[in-house]
Amino acid sequence: MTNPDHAPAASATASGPARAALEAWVAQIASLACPDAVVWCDGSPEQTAHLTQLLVDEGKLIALDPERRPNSYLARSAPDDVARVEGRTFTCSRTPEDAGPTNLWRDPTAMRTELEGRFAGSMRGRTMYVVPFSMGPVGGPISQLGVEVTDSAYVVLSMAKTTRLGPEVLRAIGAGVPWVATVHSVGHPLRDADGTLRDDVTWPCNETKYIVQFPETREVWSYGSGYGGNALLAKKCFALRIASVMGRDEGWLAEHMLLIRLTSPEGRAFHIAAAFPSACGKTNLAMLQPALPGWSVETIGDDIAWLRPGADGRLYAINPEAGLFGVAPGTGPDTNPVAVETIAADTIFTNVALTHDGDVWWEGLTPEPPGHLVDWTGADWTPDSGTPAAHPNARFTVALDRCPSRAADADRPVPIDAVVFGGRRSTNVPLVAQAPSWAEGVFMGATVSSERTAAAEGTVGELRRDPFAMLPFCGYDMADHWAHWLEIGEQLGDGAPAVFQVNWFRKGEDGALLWPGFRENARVLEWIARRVEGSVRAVESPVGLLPDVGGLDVRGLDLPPGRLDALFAVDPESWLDECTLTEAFFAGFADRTPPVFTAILDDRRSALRAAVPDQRIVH
Ligand code: GTP
Ligand code: SPV
Ligand code: MN
Repeated sequence: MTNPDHAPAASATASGPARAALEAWVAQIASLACPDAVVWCDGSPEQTAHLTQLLVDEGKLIALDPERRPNSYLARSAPDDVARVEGRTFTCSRTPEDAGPTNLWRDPTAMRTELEGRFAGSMRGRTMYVVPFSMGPVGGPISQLGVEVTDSAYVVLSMAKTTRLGPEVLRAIGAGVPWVATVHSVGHPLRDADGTLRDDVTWPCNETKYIVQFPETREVWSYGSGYGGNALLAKKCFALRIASVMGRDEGWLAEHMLLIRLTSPEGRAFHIAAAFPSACGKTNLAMLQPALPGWSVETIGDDIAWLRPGADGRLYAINPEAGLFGVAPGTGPDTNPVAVETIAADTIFTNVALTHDGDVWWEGLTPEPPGHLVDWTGADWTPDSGTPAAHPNARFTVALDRCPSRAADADRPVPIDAVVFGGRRSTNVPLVAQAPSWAEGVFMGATVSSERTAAAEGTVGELRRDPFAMLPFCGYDMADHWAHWLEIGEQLGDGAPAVFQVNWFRKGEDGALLWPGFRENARVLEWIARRVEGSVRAVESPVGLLPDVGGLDVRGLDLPPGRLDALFAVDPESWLDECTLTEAFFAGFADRTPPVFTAILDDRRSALRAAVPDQRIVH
């Protein structure tokens, strides 16, 4: 399997200039990073088994009990390499203006020099894996190709579950299909330049990290981390940061959105794309088992959607990923039984706890914790330990074809009927509202914000803006992203999806959630579907169209009197305060903010002022 001359296996096909260019690029990275060997990966069962065994032998993966959790493994990361590092994530566009005020910009030329220093010899003593992958089915109308070189076999195994690997990717590259170049090193060589040997560790990484996007040349360079979005470069780095720029230039969209097909009792299918910030329930909604009889949900994607206008004037979407990298804590039989079934086998767990009988556990999996565990750091744990047994960002990595609710035809682009924006808002934002127009829908997405649940006693949750749930993921100026959405809407015209906002997290004065959430969210999806088909009325409000009396099916929920009013109340004064914050937020983008947003904000303020009882208006 090892090719010292850096050439892929002959069986992987064609020669020719495109293939030679790939091989030259691989050779160039190898001569910089100096790995001991180069291995080309195709995701074959034999190669996967070999790499898995290698990691088990090295102590980097723990094999779980084959009866309780077949073909599944546990990895424990270094304690300081547990999540994405936004403070070390750089956008190296030509100018800082192209990156915009929400990204960390660095000069591309200076950054290349810095990275060359870091990558020089960074793979000494290790194997460099070459992983050609496809986002979306190879050759699909919305698909893209990429190649990741990495010195982490754990990354290769994760990529084999979350992207499409295989010889057909190399064939497509050989045939001249463009690809995105991504380079990853954990930054822990086993030999220094002078030959001094360094011990390997179970989770190699480097205290200095770089997650670097070069949007113009469609490249990603990542150094020092082995974790999630820092290291699986197909995911946030390519499929959102680089792809959002490709979409801007080529007339499509790359978004932090789940994708589902909702089918009504009459058999009509509705395709919904929904953007919620991290930990606001995308995976949950993607696997919804509706509480309403006759309705069903099929899972297409849980994190990323690529959307492109079709020849028929509708917006088509795919999930570019082939697997899930989902948060483990909070995932249990009551909250997400489909996820629990999905990860019953063939799963890599990272930073969860280990049970005495070789299975995994995390907070929320069962109501009562086991009496004894080995926690995510490898230390003995009991319920009295006072620390979480699993890291709060512990994750499972699993192929989507294990998901029982996965749409059978999930490879085919689907026409989007509704775009939904959400966040965690304990006040103000109603359970559901429809944007009266595309522009107002884009405004809704641009003003998404999410609150921390009251962590510290007495503190009011701070409003954190997360426009389109893309704050850490948009590869160019966020305001240009809004303008791009407005342009796509103009292009789609009447074929554009309807746009909605949802909020499962509104609380009453007693601090308790007003809405049961989870399976019951199907009731909100039903209203959205009925609005799309035009069979249910809505009433106007200053913040969008709301369900008419009786329009939202709450039969069987046993909501107390006044509960629906509380879920949909629009308080003019607090919304006027929110308008002031929105104005300040837009000012941060200066004249790149779309002018139509100013008009929408003005209209909203007028409507809110008209709704304030006279005696409360301050003149
Ligand atoms: P990333 O993978 O980080 O992008 O996050 P995600 O959007 O997929 O979020 P995830 O599904 O992991 O977030 C789940 C969190 O939201 C858990 O704490 C759930 O309990 C909570 N959650 C999901 N749906 C609901 C709901 O309808 N109501 C309430 N109250 N909580 C919910
Ligand atoms: C997120 O943070 O939104 C994730 C996890 O989905 S990661 O892939 O690490 O970005
Ligand atoms: Mn995400």
